[in-house]
Amino acid sequence: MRAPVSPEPDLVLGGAPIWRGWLGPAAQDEMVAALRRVVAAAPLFSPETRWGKAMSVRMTSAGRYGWYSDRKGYRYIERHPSGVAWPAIPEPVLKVWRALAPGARAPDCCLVNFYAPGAKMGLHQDRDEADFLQPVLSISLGDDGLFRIGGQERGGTTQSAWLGSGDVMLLTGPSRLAYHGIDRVRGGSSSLLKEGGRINLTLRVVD
Ligand code: MD3
Ligand code: FE
Repeated sequence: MRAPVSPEPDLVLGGAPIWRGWLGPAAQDEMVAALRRVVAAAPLFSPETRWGKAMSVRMTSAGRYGWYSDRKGYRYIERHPSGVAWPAIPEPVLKVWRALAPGARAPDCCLVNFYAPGAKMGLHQDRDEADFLQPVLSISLGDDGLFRIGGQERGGTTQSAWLGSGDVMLLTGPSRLAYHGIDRVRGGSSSLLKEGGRINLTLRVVD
């Protein structure tokens, strides 16, 4: 049997396909409910950079591995800082991965980023994972975020697009090692989260 073919994306930015509104309103509500259970078991925290400054984005994770940072540097760890194991990746999240990355290995990390209005994430590469042939999948929920993506070297040209609630992006091929970040969040642009803000999920294969 042939592998299922992903539907055509609405946009390709810096080599990364984007499906606008892949999740409709009911699927977004279902995902937020599942994420509230993740955050209840593994509360959001503010990672510290190598230089001891708290990041403006609050984070937690689900899956075997979670992303962590402190003065010792960035790394994946098998327990939340409280000592509990990370909760399982919710089934509705895995369903998006199976639909859009059908040939890939199962993800072993779902990083949950929470952006209050004013939070941002500087340009960076994600290269702490073992196999760059495995894609990363990003799901946006809540307020719009201005996403920026460049090439594989720092300092090149970049392209930007607003990511809205329900949009899904696949980082695959050369875009997997592209520099990228979130410049700002448009507070009040979505009513999905009663407390406001933006959530981004990234599904990764770490080991
Ligand atoms: C391009 N998150 O968690 S998602 C991150 O919206 C991260 O929270 C941003 O960058 C966010 O590391 C951007 C889009 C994204 C995620 C992972 C990537 C783009 C990527 C990995 C490689 C290349
Ligand atoms: Fe990233």
